[in-house]
Amino acid sequence: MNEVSSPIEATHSFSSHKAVYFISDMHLGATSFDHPLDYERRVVRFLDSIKADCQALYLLGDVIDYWFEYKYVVPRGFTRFLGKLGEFTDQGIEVHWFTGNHDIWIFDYIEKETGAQVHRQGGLYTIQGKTCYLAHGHGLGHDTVAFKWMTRFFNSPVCQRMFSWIHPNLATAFALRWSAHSRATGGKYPNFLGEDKEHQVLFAKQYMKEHPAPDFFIFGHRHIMLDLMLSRQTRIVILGDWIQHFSYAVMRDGNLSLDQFEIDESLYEEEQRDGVSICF
Ligand SMILES: [Mn+2]
Repeated sequence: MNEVSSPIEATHSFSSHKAVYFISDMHLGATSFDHPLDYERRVVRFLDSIKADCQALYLLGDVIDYWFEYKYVVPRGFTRFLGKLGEFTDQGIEVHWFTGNHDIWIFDYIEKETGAQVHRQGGLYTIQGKTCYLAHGHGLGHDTVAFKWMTRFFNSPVCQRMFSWIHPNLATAFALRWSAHSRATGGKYPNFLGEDKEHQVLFAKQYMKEHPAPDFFIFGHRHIMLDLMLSRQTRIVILGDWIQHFSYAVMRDGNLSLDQFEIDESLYEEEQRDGVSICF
């Protein structure tokens, strides 16, 4: 999958002056949460707070920490969140869900049940007259051979079918443990590494050399909040997460800004002082 040379292009035009919202990396259901429902409730409170003003909602991946759907069975949990997405689409608010590396195995349940449009690849979208390169952002700027093979493996219908034959109790327990294990041993994501080291920033710069520059690159995955000018016209925005930052981007009349929901500034600064973000 070469996202540099073959981006999808689409225009999402909206008539009103309402806002378009972007969030990512909620990792709902992660076993490392002490009180997972509190995290889900916070996301739902945010969605309630924007509902009257929202013309479209973009979920840029890793919305759910682990998801695999079987022909007649889906993983337990996420009731409030999925219900809220259904409420949005029933009221005519567009919801776009870009899959990340954690929620890669969404098949047709989310679209059928919640009305969200699922996108399995990043691409160029025109929103409020601005061109936006949207993607979860895993692999961008460092799509190594190993990464390409792993992506091919995870996306292979044959592998997916074989995985679906494993009993869900076993498969889900294994996947959740793997996810928690990679967090415990793996590492941590550092804070912003600098323009010359951040893969997504390097990807964006390379993209701009080979294509007409979009107005915005908007990515998730890194669990940092970043709003950086790449040129006089182009900015890259990395959305943070809903584990530590509770952050989102909002576009109104073509102006994009990054903000946080229900943040106690003093506590937040204290938590950020150790200089690392937990890796998901
Ligand atoms: Mn990710």
